[in-house]
Formats: sequence, structure tokens, C-alpha cells
Amino acid sequence: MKLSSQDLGRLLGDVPQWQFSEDRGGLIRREFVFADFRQAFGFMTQVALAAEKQDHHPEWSNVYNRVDITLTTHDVGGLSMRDIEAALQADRVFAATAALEH
Ligand code: H2B
Repeated sequence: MKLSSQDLGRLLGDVPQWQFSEDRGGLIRREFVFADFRQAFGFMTQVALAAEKQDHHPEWSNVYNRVDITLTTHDVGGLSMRDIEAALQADRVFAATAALEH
């Protein structure tokens, strides 16, 4: 179900590092920066496995130590709760990755 603008306003507060855009009915985007490619790809591996479990997949690109993720729900033409959950999941993996490598 597509999130109402009222719910969205509240939920975006839970993922403050993600940028909202009205494009394609609504999407959120975040750029993650790592120490190197190994760390970036380790992050992608964990996010990919979690995404497959949830059957909700990121649109993303990677260049060396950067990973850009866009989340939107094609089925509803905008943002759903699944995008918020996927964003929180990626944020958790990022925090764990950063904590491990130092
Ligand atoms: N991922 C995302 N980001 N949006 C979707 O609408 C979506 C998905 N739909 N992963 C799923 C797969 C759908 O195609 C399958 C059939 O459940």
C-alpha cells in the first residue's frame, strides 16, 4: 500500500539520512561511503541477502567505496512501508559494517 503523505511525513523522520524525491510517485535515496571497495561490497552482500528475504530489492550502483541506493515500490507507484523497512535495514548494516572495520 502506498503511504499517505501524512504517514510519510512521520516515517521519513525515522530515516533522516535518506533524501525524499517526488520522482516516480515517491522514492528515497541515500549514498553510503566506505573505507574501500571490500567494505562497500561486504555491505552490498548483506543488504542483498536481506532484500531477497524480504522480496524487496534496492535499485543501486557502486563505484569503488560508494554505494547509492534508491528505494521505491514499483507495485504501488511510490513509497510503501517496505521501503522504510529496507532503509532501516540498510542503515543497520551500515552501522555494523563501520563498527567492525575500525
Ligand atoms: N522491489 C522493489 N523495490 N519494489 C517492488 O515493487 C518489488 C521489489 N516488487 N521486489 C517485487 C520484487 C515483485 O516484483 C515480486 C514479484 O514480489
